[in-house]
Amino acid sequence: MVFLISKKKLLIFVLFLCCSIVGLSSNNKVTTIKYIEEEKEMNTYVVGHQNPDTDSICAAITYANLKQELGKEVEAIRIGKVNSETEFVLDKFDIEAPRLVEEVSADDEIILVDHNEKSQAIAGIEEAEVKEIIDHHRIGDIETGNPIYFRNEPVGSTCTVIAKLYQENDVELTDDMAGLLLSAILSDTVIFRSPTCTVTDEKIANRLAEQLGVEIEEYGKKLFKAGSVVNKLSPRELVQNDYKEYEFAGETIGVGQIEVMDVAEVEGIKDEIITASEKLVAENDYKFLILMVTDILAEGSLLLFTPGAEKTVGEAFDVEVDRSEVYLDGVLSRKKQIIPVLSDYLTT
Ligand SMILES: [Mn+2]
Repeated sequence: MVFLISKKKLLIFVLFLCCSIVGLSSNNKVTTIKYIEEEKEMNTYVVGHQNPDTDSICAAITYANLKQELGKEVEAIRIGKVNSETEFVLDKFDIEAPRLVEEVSADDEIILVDHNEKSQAIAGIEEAEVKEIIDHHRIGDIETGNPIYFRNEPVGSTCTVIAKLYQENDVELTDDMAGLLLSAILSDTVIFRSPTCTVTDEKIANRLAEQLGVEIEEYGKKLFKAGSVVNKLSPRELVQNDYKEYEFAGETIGVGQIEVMDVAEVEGIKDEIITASEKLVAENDYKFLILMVTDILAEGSLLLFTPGAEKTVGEAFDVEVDRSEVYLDGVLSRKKQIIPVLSDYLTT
């Protein structure tokens, strides 16, 4: 009898369990449908890094185009001003700049291109869902809740990776998209001169140039000329455009750097640059200040420096210096070729 009752109880329990499962699963269905509806309203943005360069902007546009060709609804956006080099590229291939979006929210999904570090990413990235990353930088600090498509290759440009993705997905490259990819590769690799440039970058760029009937060296120079800061910034802004302070033996020096297609670009404004530099030295109590005007084609740098630096520069680099300038052949890197030499000289 006791056994029978418990059997009955068991039966009731099993029935209850079944009902709960049915209830649960039907409940589940409702949530699933709701989720799909919500997903439809989500925005998926393809976005490059802050202070975007040509690679970041072109990667966002072309990767959004590839996703669209593959049937996905995505939009390329940007989080900063389009620089003059990129403007030249967009004009040339008649493509509109991506929409400026300052911040994303929990309703947004994002695909990061050309960066994978929070400090370089769009505001609100913590709330939004990162769906994919396409990049060519060191791996940073972005964490995701779910597995994502993360494609990172040690090549010279994100657009090199994107060109490969078009190929892998059998999507034909229209001339305008090919133009953006080529421009970004030439920009990021400094027309194949950067130490970051690989055989893959060159191969892909050559293929794109062939499709477009573009001569690489000639087009690349036009591209860099369009991006040159010389005619767009004041002498003081030129010095401070890419500027760092260093301390040696208790004294501070400043070293700025600009990249040009030809050092002759600064010929007419050297005196103004020195005057602006002298002002900065006085304001900041520097020992001296140097502006590196780096000629990316000739692969050398013209150093323009304030009075008082002649002896240091001459002796440290073992060169004969003019009153306020010297050209150093083969010197392109502040970090690797200027600072260690000054450090050695000034601290020993
Ligand atoms: Mn890049």
